[in-house]
Amino acid sequence: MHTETGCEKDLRRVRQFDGVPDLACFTEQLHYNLEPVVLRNSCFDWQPVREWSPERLEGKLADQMLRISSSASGYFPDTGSTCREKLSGRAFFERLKDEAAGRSPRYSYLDGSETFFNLGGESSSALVALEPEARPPRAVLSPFLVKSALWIGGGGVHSGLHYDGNGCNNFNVQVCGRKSIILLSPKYIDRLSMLSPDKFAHLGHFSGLSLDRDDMAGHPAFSELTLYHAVLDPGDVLFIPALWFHAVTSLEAFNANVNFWTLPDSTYLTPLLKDLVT
Ligand SMILES: O=C(O)CCC(=O)C(=O)O
Repeated sequence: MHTETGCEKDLRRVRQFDGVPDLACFTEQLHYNLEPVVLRNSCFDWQPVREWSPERLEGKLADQMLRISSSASGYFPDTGSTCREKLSGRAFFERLKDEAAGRSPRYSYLDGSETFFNLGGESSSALVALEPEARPPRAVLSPFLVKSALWIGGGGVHSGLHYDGNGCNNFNVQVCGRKSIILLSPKYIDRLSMLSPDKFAHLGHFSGLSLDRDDMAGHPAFSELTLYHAVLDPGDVLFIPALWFHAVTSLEAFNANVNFWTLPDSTYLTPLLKDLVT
């Protein structure tokens, strides 16, 4: 197990801010710093953080059809074994219980494919019962919301290293459980063996280095790269700047997040894109 200071490679701790900064402070000191930041405990009073339990979510979603991914390894996407299917919320929560009890060889994941809000398309009718409770909290420090989505899964789920293909900033709010996240600057894109979109349709924003968190810190591919690390608890928000790579490991038996993608502005993007092309 790697720690933030030890073993093969040091992980740099993501900058932390306690609570919700005011917009000017966030914009000037945090966002334009071009690095991720954890807004610690900034959503402790948000209704989902206060009220969503596995039982409540199951009750609200039981009769809805959800797009669920599953894989044999727990890695998403596992290009060999990931499959997608529509399951009722009731069947999905039963599966999570079976997985937690060791009664299933697969890992199931509601991986952000159901949306509360979707500027570019329809939001999911499956989430209507939860939507009024999932409006952006104060810690989503942008008026330019593009999309928000729900993530629910058990322990051992790992979202592989990728950047968000929509090019947006991401305010990722931890609601239940805990997640460990490794982040890397987009300037390393050439070193990350990106999957070919010709071979893996829709996965061109994923790195082909299929590594879990522990492998990652020790892997030679990363030896010269700065890896940032954060662990999110309920009520924390991770701000992932547009195009930053992230790999996410679910740590508890039940984990839920809501993320909010917002439009990045050109003041932020210009230096970032300059860095990428020079
Ligand atoms: O929580 C996860 O497993 C992945 C989250 C993610 O990739 C995102 O918020 O863009």
